[in-house]
Amino acid sequence: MLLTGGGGVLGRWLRPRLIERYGKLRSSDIVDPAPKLKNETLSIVDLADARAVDRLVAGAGRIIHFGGISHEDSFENINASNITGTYNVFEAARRHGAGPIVYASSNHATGFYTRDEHIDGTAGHRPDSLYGVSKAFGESLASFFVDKYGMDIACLRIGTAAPEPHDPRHLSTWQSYPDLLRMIEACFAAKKLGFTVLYGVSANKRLWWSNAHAPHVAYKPQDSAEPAAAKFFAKGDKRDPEDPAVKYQGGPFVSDGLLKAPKKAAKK
Ligand code: 15L
Repeated sequence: MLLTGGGGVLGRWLRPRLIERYGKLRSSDIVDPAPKLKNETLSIVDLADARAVDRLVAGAGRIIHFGGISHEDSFENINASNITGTYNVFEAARRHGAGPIVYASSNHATGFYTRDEHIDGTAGHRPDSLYGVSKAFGESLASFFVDKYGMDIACLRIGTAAPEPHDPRHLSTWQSYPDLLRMIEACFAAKKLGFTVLYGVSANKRLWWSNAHAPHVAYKPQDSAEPAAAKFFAKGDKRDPEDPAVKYQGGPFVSDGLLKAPKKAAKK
């Protein structure tokens, strides 16, 4: 099994559990993902470097592709890490016959749906950031590699994977770490993944997203964000429903930069 992004917050939580569940693990990151665990090999690889990615993927079976930038950034950086990087991983997997692949997409590929809209993995892209655009690209790329080369790729539109829900939006978007692991396991246990898009989310009461369209992945979330609701709404829900960070599912990724339209040139 290969995990990219092994030095990230999610990667570090997943690594010992993946080793326990699946045995040997190869973990990579652009920075040193040390310390190395038992039954693990570590690699420092820039995903934008196609040759290095080819060496990394050679001999791998299952791949969890969590590497890349996980927030808004310049197009240059997003392009190298998330667009070129994801292409390099999928293309190396094709060349080496590796897979299935579980790919960390993001809810920000669809962040411009409003919170009143209830959607599933068949919903078209409405990215809320260049980061979201890169995840939409990754999903299209996955669809292409599945249709053209018969690969198996699950794209997880992860909501908010965190130890606890931290704000009211998370009552809808939160996915506990154990549920994220359950989702990865369910993807690898599926008879045939083909091209599957799932929302990475726990069994929250205030869900915007459903995975009912993909029963071939037997994901059974065990956690819920709802117990945190009392803490957030002790004095009622004071949020402005017209605030873009509240109105749209992508939250702060939507409002970030929203009003910074280029200034029109002054008329002479
Ligand atoms: C993401 O895709 C980010 O990587 C993460 O940091 C969170 O901001 C999350 O989405 C979210 O939407 O809460």
